[in-house]
Amino acid sequence: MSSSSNSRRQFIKQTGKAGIAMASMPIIHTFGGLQLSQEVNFVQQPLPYAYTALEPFIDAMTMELHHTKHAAGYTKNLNDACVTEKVDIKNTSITSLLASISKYSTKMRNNAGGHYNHELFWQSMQPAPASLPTGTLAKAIEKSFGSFADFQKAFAEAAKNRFGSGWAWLILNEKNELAICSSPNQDNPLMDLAETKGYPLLGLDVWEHAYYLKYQNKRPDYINAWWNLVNWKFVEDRFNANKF
Ligand code: MN3
Repeated sequence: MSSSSNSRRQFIKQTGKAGIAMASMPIIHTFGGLQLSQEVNFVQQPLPYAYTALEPFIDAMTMELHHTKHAAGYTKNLNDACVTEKVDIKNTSITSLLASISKYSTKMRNNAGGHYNHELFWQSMQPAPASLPTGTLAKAIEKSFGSFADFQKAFAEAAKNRFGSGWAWLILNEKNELAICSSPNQDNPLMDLAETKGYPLLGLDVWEHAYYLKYQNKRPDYINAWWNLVNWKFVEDRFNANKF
């Protein structure tokens, strides 16, 4: 067993609710290489690297605050909303919740999105040096956007032009083609009410909390720096798995 799965198990044990959760087995859902676990609660996974690991492109203080305060808050508030709105978590995956999010409150929408988006975000990054897409994903990017550079340009535009807080996405759309879109707040393309629907392969958090300590108002500099951190192997695995 790898040390990362050991630490994941330990984390789940330590963070599960006392009593029932300690005795129950976590339910692991795998979505295109992204593993999400839940027991009686949705569970925030540990970061797959140290807070300092993404320096100098994303600073340690930002990573620590982002993971332990902002993202942890979404997971907690999601669980609270599930209690209030009587969601049977044991029989509800996060993606099925997102697919019917219009039936729930704004609190549920913001925090279910926030939970999923951040779990995906952490896993889709890795310490520099920058890598490039390979294999079938590289070919698909060339087919859809012309070149990797053209893709980066279009994605960066979507991220820059998202007014206020939100996310930029590389998705597989309903025609099973690669596409770029952005969403406001913590919405994402899995939501039934999303303007552009699809399966998110890669997402970039453009909330100010993701970059302001280091980049202040210079969102384009944060976007440029972030390319050094994309875990293209992870994105390619999601592309090849190609399932919601
Ligand atoms: Mn965030």
